[in-house]
Amino acid sequence: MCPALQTTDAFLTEGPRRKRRGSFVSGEGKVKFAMSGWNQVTTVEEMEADTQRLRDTACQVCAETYEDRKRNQTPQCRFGEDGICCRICSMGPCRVTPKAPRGICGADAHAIAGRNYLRMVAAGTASHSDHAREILHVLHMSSRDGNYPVRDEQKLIRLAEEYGIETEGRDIYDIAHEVAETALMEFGKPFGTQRFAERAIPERREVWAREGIMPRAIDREIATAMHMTHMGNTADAEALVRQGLRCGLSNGWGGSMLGTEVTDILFGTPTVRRTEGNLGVLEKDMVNIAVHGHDPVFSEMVVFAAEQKDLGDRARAAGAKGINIVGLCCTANEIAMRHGVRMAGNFLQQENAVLTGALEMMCVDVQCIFPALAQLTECFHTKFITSSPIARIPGSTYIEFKPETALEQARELVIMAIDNYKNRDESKLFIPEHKQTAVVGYPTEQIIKELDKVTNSHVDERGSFRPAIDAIRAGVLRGAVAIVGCNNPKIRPDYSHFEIMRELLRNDILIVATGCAAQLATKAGLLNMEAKDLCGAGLKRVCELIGIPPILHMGACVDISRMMLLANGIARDWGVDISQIPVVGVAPEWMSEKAVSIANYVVSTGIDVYLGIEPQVKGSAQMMELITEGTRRITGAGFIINTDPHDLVREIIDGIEAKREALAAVGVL
Ligand code: BF8
Ligand code: SF4
Repeated sequence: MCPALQTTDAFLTEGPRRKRRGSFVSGEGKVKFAMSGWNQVTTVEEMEADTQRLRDTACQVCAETYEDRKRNQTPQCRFGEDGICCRICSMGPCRVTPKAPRGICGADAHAIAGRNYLRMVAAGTASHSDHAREILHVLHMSSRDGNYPVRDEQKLIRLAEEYGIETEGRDIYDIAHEVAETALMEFGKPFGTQRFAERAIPERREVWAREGIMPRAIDREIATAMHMTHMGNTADAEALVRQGLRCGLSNGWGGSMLGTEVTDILFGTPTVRRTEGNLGVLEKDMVNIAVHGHDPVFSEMVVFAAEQKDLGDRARAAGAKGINIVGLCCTANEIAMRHGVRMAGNFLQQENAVLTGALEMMCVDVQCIFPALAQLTECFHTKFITSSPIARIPGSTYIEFKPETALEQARELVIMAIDNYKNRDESKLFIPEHKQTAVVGYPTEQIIKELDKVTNSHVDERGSFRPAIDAIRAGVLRGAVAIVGCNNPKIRPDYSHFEIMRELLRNDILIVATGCAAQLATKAGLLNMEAKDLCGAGLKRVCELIGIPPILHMGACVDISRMMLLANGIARDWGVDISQIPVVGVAPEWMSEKAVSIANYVVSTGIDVYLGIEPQVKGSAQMMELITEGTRRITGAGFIINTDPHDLVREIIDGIEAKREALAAVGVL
């Protein structure tokens, strides 16, 4: 065991210290700001009070928000809720009831719920993977002096070597283009399985091969899912669930992993950065531009344009102090991790950002964008810009973003926002004060670097997860939990994330977070080094020893692939299967089809997934059994569902302790 973890007292005072500084983008490049220091968490009640105040503005301007629309939608359709409405052919729609247990074709509740579920996996897989494909095309046209140069050459070379591509003596851009072409073949190759599946430990690959769920080409798995669910095909729920696992794997160990790799290659692998989060990052005296969505090809360029001096001068000439770029949803995670750009909030905060009356522009790319932003921005001076043919929204200004003209277009957008500053209506302006400092940027590579700090005297352990394993074996850490996913108005927004995070920290369970869950951690202040004070003694000691916050921000939802490699690395270095390690996933407030696809690849990787929102299959007892227990028979992991966050977190802790006991029983704890 790492001796540092046994003799902690010395390390309590000797742990690494970092300077407390951050930066945000303005018209003069990165502006440094002194971190105000961490006092206490921002509570969900405080966040709700801000939202309530912004709803007053909504009333004032006669705008509706998701809460109004939710009221109009209540009660929601029970058949849809239970997954037993079928409309996949025009003989339907067919709804299953006790009196009418089969659709016109004879499909029963299990077939209908199973088909609907698999279609969600297919749509989620398509979304993540197509996002990755777009970025691969940008890598394919990358050039030294173009809009998109390669920023992480080492990662490119590593991937080229993994692919068996010659690197010796070749121009880096020739390599980049060949890597992109090879990776693009992962989507449609007629034969073989996903190359990245080879990264998994042998135990996992054996499970995937044995169960017939080794993922083939990404497009093939999506097409197979759609074909199986066409009228007149599969009515067997288990076969549908199995294809859900396979299709999910083509996302997690295919599309999403490609998305993460290529984003790192093009824009740099994230490292630790300071930033801030919550609506208080909007600036009263600056031109505020929110970038929202997922594809960093767009947001990176807007950030770059806003840093150019002439645009800063233009903003000042317009009476502002500069340009303030902020992020929403996963775009926020991407640019915070690479540039320290501040995060305005998560999924259900997107309308709030407009309601501040302080946004000169909201630019969006793809995924998780409310079409409602078009009507809402009309009540303010805010320009609403859509940029992708994948997300066309009536009422927006559509400027199709093209890599060849990206910088020019990004500059035009920033200029449009600056010129809009004069139209701001002070009577509608209210920026909530709450914001928190945060430390972000922990991809797997960074986590290994942090761990290496405590293995200086154990050279053989450098580059491994041994220190983390030692801490878990010693019981200093009980385990680790990946908290991921969205907000969902079905439950109190952000409350489940907050309650679950607090309780896990108290119980010495390290958290890694992505997506909108990571944003809640940011808003609450849980990504500060000082949040260690909320932890049990063991986790607090680990945080101090290594110099990390107790929640590690790993990125956007597409970066859940990083978490798979983290779990894979821990299991490899431990010498056990992934399903044995005390590591689980939790999506307390999930809502999207992407989340369903993610849950499927996480379970296929052998990691239990705890859900705070019920999947829409309740109308089929067979489907409920299959996703909770059936997948466990196939992959060694399943879903655990509980809509009460306090009960759910208890189940998570019990699950982690059960895994520890099982490891002890076979003598490896
Ligand atoms: O992909 S967590 S609401 S923003 S789907 Fe969307 Fe959900 Fe947020 Fe990122 Ni992920
Ligand atoms: Fe109805 Fe069968 Fe058509 Fe579905 S596929 S709508 S159950 S007839």
